[in-house]
Amino acid sequence: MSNPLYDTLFGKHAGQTTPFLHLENGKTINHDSFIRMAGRYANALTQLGLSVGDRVAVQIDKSPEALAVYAACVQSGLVYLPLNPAYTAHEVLYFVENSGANLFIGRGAKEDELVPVAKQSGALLKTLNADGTGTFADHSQKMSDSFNTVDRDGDDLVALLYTSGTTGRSKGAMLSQNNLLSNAQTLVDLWQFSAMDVLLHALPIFHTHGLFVATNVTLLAGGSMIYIPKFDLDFIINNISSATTMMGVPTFYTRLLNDPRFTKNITQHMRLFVSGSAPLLAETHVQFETRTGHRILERYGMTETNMNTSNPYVGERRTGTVGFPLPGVEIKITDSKTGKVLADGEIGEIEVRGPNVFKGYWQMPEKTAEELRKDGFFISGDLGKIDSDGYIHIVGRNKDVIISGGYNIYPKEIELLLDDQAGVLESAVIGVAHADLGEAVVGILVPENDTTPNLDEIKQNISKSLAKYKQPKKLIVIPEIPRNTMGKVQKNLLREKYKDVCLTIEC
Ligand code: MLC
Ligand code: AMP
Repeated sequence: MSNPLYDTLFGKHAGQTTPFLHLENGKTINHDSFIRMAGRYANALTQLGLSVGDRVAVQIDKSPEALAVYAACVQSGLVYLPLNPAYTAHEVLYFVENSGANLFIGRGAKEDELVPVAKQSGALLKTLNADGTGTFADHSQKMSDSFNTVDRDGDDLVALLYTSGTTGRSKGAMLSQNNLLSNAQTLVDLWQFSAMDVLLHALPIFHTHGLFVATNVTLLAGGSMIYIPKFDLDFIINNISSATTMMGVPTFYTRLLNDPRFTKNITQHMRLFVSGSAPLLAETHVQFETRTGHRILERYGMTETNMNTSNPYVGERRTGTVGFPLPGVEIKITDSKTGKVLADGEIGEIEVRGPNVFKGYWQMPEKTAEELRKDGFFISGDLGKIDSDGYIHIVGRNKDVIISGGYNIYPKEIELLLDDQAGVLESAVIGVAHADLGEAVVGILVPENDTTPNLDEIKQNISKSLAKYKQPKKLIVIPEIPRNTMGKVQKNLLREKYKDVCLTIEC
């Protein structure tokens, strides 16, 4: 009997006093202490009445405790549902209700806003703060740090990660033990991770990139992380010489390059820089190599599939491509309308199959059937091609999504809110180029009759229900939204017309 994910990532480190987390304040948490904290949390979760398969929604700041809740859920067979701390109570209510979460762990400072969420959804509310205090921490204090790991099967559910939809409704991607484990094993081998590695971890831990790719890979290899709450340029520049690897979204790399203190000298100890979650500009790739001598390794993944492709560790890391399918992962490029496989070089929909591909969307069988074929191929919504050397290029998206600083933002969710505002007849939300974030959200509004919408009031209103990163950096009023003969909004025309709007003025 076993729990493959817990045993392989966490359990095997029991008793090891080697470092796991190097914190911003200079403290280090070793593997054994981390596992003991997770053990206390697992006992606390069980004591709160949770049983195997129950969902635990967690909206807390990045901290060692936050990772220990993840480990505790894996150990006790609960389904971990991490949420962006930037989400408003309005956004969170949907996730907690939709998942039927039995427990919601939030921040003490937000308790007033969260009590109604818990009440409406029926979830039990506990708090856990970045300094390790909170009602959940209090409860776990008295618990034993040893917990009898719950038996699980590779096919059992470990995590629900919500990903927005083009209809504006988020869907919970169901990830199994095998999905996560197979991907971590593949990446450790491919990227040659070992117990000697020190990963500079500045990513958030409520998404695949920071939670599964960076953390699981480090745990599996038995290495350690310089684990900081968020991207902090000064800290990274001052501490990168103690790291061997870093994973980041392209914004990390452009911000580092914009700082003259980021030199070849301070990156000498590094063996690998990985980029993903959004396209890395060829220009960034080239500048990075010129400055540091390192070639960034770009890879491609998704919430639903973990990692799919990677440039080689040994061999040419080709600019503007996401490399080759990972071992055990199949990629095909298909005609979006017919689903037929296209010849190499032709542009089509990227489809993915492999042990990394999720089990479907939580309680949404129709959505699952639309995107996950019966034969196991997942229709990614990304458009790409395979070149004559087998490298995969992502050339666009077949879904209406904006990727800003590595966060996916679905225009529909924002348009629904904008359309409801006083004086607004209709709206279209688009992504435009942004030097720091890659893309920025811009809202285009058409006024009702001859009214003049009050843009400040609209911004204020939508800020109550939308996380800051989704809020349009700019609102533009125009008389009419372009539509084709079928009545479909021609966002391409809007994107073309306003493409420079965030490059020429502050957004
Ligand atoms: C912050 N802001 C953003 C933003 N992040 N706005 C749009 N897009 C974003 N990504 C807002 C802030 O609220 C702030 O508003 C203003 O923009 C500037 O903030 P900042 O302090 O400069 O931002 P910072 O906190 O430094 O965050 C930027 C960032 C961060 C890029 C470091 O967003 C980040 O860590 N992104 C990583 C996302 C990620 O992990 N994605 C992986 C998804 S998994 P104001 O008005 O208050 O100033 C996935 C699969 C895969 O995609 O393949 O990996
Ligand atoms: P998410 O749904 O948040 O997991 O985001 C997944 C999406 O991020 C993918 O469908 C791609 O559109 C995008 N993405 C991830 N990695 C890359 C990359 N290296 N280049 C371009 N787009 C990427």
